[in-house]
Amino acid sequence: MTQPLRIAMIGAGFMGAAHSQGWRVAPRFFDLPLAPEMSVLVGRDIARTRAAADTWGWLESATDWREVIHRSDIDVVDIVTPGDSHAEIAIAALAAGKHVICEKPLANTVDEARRMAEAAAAASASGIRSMVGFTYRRLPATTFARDLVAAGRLGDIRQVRAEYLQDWLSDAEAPLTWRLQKDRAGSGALGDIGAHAVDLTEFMTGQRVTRVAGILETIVAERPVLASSSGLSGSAGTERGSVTVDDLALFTGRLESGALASFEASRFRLGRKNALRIEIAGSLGSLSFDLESPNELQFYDATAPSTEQGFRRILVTEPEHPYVAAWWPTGHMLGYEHGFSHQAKDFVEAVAAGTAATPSFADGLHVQEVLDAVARSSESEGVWTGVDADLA
Ligand code: SOE
Repeated sequence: MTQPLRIAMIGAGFMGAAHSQGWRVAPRFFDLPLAPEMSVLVGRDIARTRAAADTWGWLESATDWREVIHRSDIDVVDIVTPGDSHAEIAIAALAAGKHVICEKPLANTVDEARRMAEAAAAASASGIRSMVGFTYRRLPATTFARDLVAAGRLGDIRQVRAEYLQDWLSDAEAPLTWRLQKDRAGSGALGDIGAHAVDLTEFMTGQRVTRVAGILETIVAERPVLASSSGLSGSAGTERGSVTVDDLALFTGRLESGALASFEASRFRLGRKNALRIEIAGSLGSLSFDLESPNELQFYDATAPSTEQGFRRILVTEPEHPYVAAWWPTGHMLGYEHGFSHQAKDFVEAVAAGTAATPSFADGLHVQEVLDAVARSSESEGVWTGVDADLA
């Protein structure tokens, strides 16, 4: 009988639903070395948490995360709360000897992220694993793109364009949810979705961003205060409050090789619902991915005869493609939620094998440093700023 891996998830919002789907489905499609058990869901309101636990498949519900992370029948703590509580919960869970998955961005500040990365490094000496939830790395198409780049199919990377575009804030009367408050979310479009664009760029190119120059902009500065919320939306009250985060982040980054990357994160791109796009141009070819067509890559191979050149579509649904063999026959599509199953699978395998889980908290700290450098650059009207403070 496969040994259980007993999970407590802290947080019961939109990401809670997504992570639950991952935990629930992964062991039914992948042959895992440990059996994830959805033990306890922790939320703030007992009745709502109980209802969510029943819907999503958790055995128990609770409201006190401090008590739950110390339970001897819990092995993993999965954190899907807003960013202002990530550091406190993750550091306490690691100290309690639990493996930890934490939603992105890792924290609200570099200082918090650094303390988390230090705690994770210390815990790893005793076999404790930790990972940041940058799930878009775990789609077959993005992982396969990384493999093509690593195999040299693009040659030397010369330029990257990465953008994450949404439009759910375009309505100036949309209410002031926690994602619009700096003390809860750390930043706005920059950390919520720009962080994905940075992570995916670094994942696919295998290179870190070393310097940035950018501007953050808040397009709608005041919004109706939230009366009640659900997922990304909520209903507005009559009072108005200040938006304390960016709505739009535009920045340029330099990769380790010296290549330039341009980034855009916007929640105001009307018509773009959840468009995470990346195009990488190298000396031998170009690759592009768009989350709105998540099972495809566009590949331009400059080594083909000139008479046959042009972008061609690769349908990333073959059993030889990453993750695909566990799912459906060739040509049958995967979607948003599969990234969460792949995350659960990869984490369980790392825990069982005692190998490092990636992206690590150190990787999450680095992304946090990129976000922070963009914010510092914006404060000085877009001056080039080192990601590592020593390079500033
Ligand atoms: C909201 O903007 C959000 O849910 C992000 O927080 C997620 O990370 C992204 O996957 C989808 O959009």
